[in-house]
Amino acid sequence: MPNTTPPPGSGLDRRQLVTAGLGAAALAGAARTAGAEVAAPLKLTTPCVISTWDFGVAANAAAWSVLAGGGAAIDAVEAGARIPEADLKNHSVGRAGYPDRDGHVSLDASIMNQRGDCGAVAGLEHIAHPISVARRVMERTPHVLLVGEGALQFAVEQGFPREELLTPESRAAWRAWLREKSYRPIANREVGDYGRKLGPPGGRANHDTIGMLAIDAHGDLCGACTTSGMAWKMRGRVGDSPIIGAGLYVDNEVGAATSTGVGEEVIRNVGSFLVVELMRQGRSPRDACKEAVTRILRRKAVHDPDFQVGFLALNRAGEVGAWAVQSGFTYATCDARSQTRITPSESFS
Ligand code: SD4
Repeated sequence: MPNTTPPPGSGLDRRQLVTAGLGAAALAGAARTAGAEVAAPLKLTTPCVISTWDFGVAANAAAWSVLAGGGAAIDAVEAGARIPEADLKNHSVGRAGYPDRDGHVSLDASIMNQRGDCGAVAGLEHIAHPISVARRVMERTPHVLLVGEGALQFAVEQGFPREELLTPESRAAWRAWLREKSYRPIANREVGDYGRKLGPPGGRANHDTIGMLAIDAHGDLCGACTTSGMAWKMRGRVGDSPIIGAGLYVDNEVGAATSTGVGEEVIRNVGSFLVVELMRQGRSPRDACKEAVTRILRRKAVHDPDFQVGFLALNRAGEVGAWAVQSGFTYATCDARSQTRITPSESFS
């Protein structure tokens, strides 16, 4: 007989877990860390920066060069997010991102500072660094979110070059997809395309949306999130990443959170805001992320082995935590002691 005790603090009893269709591992209450048992809680020294996924190491390095010199967290997260945006091997962020089903590369990004100021762009085409446009929205407009044509117009007015972002490799992948035309969000789908060539989801060469959270030497907390969204999405579809409170939320009094995975579920649950509010009520970053994933799973009637959402959180004390629906989600952390640490997230299966 498996142990059917719900995961501590999950708020779910066994019946609810069964109703939610969670797998046997969740019913057994066993958190997984990609093959290892529960990871030790991680507390970073200040300044520090953390990012979703293993490719966050490179992004963190750019952010660290700002933070280590006494720079501001907002400059650090922008500098860091620009790294995967420019990476041609990365098909889920920035240039070379996989397009929507009509062949348009459309990008989403958001940024938030220690004062609660925020800016975002959604459905932005032809601009390679949406995170920098999001920052301009925050700093130079009375608005929070610009979308589509209006976002592009603003970016061009601000001097960002207009470019073709669909690379030959991404175009070929889109053409291959057109043969099947099946939209099915798959766990770590963006990495799945790399799977055979570059290793398993979460492997060193694999890639996904990046969310970054940083505390600078002054103790200020900022965050950034940037993505090309779900590959082969409908034209006009916007995910969680540019929605403040969903894909990113920062509260300088408490902490910050960001998300990756199927954005629709994160938006429905205002996931990153929820994580921060749970931390405000005393939860650790890990437990807050776990509760946010639990809420998402509670709404899902059918267990889908391909469904993935992951949350990553950092509190003011430098404590880091993460939780995902299933294994494969990793995060990168960086402080004075170690700039290249990669940690597999705990998950329900
Ligand atoms: C979205 N959350 O657009 C993003 C995509 C993502 O891994 O994270 N993909 O829904």
